[in-house]
Order: sequence, then structure tokens, then C-alpha cells
Amino acid sequence: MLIAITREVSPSINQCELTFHEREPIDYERACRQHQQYVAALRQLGLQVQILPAERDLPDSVFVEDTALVLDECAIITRPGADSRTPEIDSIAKVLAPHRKLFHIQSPARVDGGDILCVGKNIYVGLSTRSDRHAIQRMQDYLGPYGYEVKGVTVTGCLHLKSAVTQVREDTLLINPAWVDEANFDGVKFIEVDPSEAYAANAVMIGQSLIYPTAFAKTQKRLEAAGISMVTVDADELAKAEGAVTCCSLIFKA
Ligand code: CIR
Repeated sequence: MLIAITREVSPSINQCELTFHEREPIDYERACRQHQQYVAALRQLGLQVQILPAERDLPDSVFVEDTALVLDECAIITRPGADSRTPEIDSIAKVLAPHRKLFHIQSPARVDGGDILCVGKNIYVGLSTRSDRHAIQRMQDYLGPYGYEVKGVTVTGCLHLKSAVTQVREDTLLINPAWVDEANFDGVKFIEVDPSEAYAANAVMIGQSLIYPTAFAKTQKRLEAAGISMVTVDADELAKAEGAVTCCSLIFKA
């Protein structure tokens, strides 16, 4: 059984952090409807979803992915790269504590969960505007004893590593090679996004299926041609906050 932790959209979402996007108005009601569609997709794929209440004063708190890394053996509570997001971690630590032994990333290290891509025992960490080498060292210290290898990956042109690459099958990554070099990843195959769909590399892999945004029809065709099945969701409203589909959940084995 898989559990997904999500959090309702904050009414202050229009005050979100932005790095690579120009600010444009976010329709809160529409963002909530799309978020409900996302939760429904998680349930359709068999997950037990725990929805946390909205945090009125934390604009980016819907993006729970950035607050933690949950593995089978333990979880790491992050230290997000944007100061405005630091208060998001305490409530997530409380929610995860009954499920996993917790480790905490301490100052001066910084890492957002959106920069962490796990492929088997390889953990790739994006060296982005949010995540640094101190965090990679700490993560290696915590996770090395469980057999994980933590590697830094240069990422450019986008917010997080998982804006540029996510796993879509046990042996396959969906990637935008303009933002991250395929040479960083050993022993895997690649499906490249359609060059006209820069943001199309973010998918949530759940078992043999994906949750995937409706916005990227050309890349969707590439995935389907590779025999990958998916549940599609509208996610364009939270995309204005620089969020994608992985950002909105923490998924782990019960
Ligand atoms: C931020 O800049 O932190 C938010 N506006 C977007 C975070 C998206 N999270 C993710 O990709 N994991």
C-alpha cells in the first residue's frame, strides 16, 4: 500500500516564490479544482491520500515534495532553499514521524525535495539555486549506511532537477536535455521531451503508471509510443507558481 501526503492550496498562493517564471495571476479556485483532480488521480491509482489543511500564511506549502525525502528505510526533512519556505517543514516532520526514522538537514546545508531524484540506490541531487553541496554531503552521511549513493548533478535553466528529469519506468528517465546532461545518469534509457515542451519532463511514477499533465500532448505521445500508461491531469494553474506534478505529493510505502 502506498500513502500520499498532500496539502490543500494556500489562499496566499499568489505570493509564491518565483525564480524562472514571470509573475502572473493565479486563479485560486481553479488551482484548488486542479489540485482536487490530482488527488483523485492518486486515489484512482490506488494510493491512500492524507490531505493536510491549507496553510494560510505559507504561499508555497502545497508543494509538499520540497520538504522531505521519504525512502523505504528512513526520511530526510529538508532545509528548503527559499527562506519563506522554512516554516513548512515542522508540520511535515510531525506527519512523517509515525512512519519513518527522521533525519534533518541542518544549516548551512540547503536542499529542496524537488531537486532529489531517486533511481534505485542512486540519489541524484540537483545543484540548483535551491540546493547545495553541503546538503549532498549530509545526505550521503545519512543514507550511505543504507547503501545509497548521493551524487550532485548540475542543472541549468529551470528551478529543480525534477523540472528537468523524472523517472517514468524502472529503467527509463523522461528528460529535457537542454537543462540537464544525460551523461549524469548511468545504466538507464531516456525519453526526451518534445523540444517545444520544455516543462514536460515532470511526471509522477506510480507502479507501472504515471500522473502526467495534459499540457504536453507531444511528449505524451512519445510516452504512449513507449507503451507507458498514464492518468492525465490539468496542472497549468499551479504551473504559474513554478510547480509541477511531483511537487504536490510525498509518496511512500505504508
Ligand atoms: C518555489 O519556488 O519554491 C515554488 N513556487 C515552486 C516549488 C515547486 N516545487 C517543486 O518543483 N518541487
